[in-house]
Amino acid sequence: MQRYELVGCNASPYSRKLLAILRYRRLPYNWRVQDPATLPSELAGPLRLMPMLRAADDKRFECDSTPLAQMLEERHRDARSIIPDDPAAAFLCHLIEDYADEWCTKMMYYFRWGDPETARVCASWVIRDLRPELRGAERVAAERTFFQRQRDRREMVGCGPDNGPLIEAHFCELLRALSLLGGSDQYLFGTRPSLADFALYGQLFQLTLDAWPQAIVRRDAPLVENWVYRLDDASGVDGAWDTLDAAASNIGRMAILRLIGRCYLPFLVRNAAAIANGERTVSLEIDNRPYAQPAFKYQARCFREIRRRWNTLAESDRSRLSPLLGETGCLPCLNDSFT
Ligand SMILES: N[C@@H](CCC(=O)N[C@@H](CS)C(=O)NCC(=O)O)C(=O)O
Repeated sequence: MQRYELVGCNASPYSRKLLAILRYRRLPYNWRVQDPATLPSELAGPLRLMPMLRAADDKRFECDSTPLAQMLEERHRDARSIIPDDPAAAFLCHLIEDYADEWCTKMMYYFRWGDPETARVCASWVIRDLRPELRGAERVAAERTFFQRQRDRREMVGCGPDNGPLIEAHFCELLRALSLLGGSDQYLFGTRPSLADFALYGQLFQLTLDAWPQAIVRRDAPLVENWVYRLDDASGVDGAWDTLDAAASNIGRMAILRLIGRCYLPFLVRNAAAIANGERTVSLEIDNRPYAQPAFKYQARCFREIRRRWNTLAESDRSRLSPLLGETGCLPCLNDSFT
């Protein structure tokens, strides 16, 4: 089997997500800690986000972990797929993956770059990883520049101090939800990990490493740290999917869907409306707290994709999911009246 080349860095949640997927799926890969900006132009297009992946005989590297995970599904239709077989469970899996990639990443960014001490440690970790050739004053200057750049971007990605109390509360609620999974070998759709688990893993890998959120995890939800580190290399896991009925009683997954229904989907609805109306800012109340950020085109696309998946599900699958999505508050945002 041809080897994959994965380019990214350890501080990148999406790089760790894809690395863990390759490991679980037992696909051969070479992992290169490298800034994609340094890839030659014949190997990569203008959009160079971390991570970037290609198979040995692909012409170019591509980015965005979601389509890349999908590409691996299409190329390797074997027993270690990370998309549940049941289309109704697969829909939930994509929904939770999107929440992890687009909303939980705010937790990662807020905790990492909001606290100056945590931010300093991370900035120098990233520069030591991506610019190993730098020494002395040059390295210190690069660390300082990166530290400032990341902190200056907090408002732009919705992670400024004004949103802090909400993000902190939601992180604690996510930790409680994951603790409800009931064991470090239990996942959202059974005893085998799904794309949604790997997306949460990517963010939580960082949140269990950075000093500030790590202290919260160790104090409030130590199981989550075990869960994350086991998923880091799950090449030895041979689990099974739950049936959807059993999964409906999965209280950890229900708790995450409640967070999505109360917070992430209403945000996506408002963001899509802001983009459609040409507004620059999206603002709404979540859990009786104000939340605001610049409107994001990418997240409007994410919402369209969730709606597309919902609308193309077979009627029988939608009926099976409706009680669960109704109970968790997700259903109204999936309905047509919201677009
Ligand atoms: N949605 C993409 C996001 C990739 C992404 O945003 N990567 C970050 C690093 S974790 C990045 O390269 N950001 C650009 C920058 O910081 O300049 C995915 O799932 O891979």
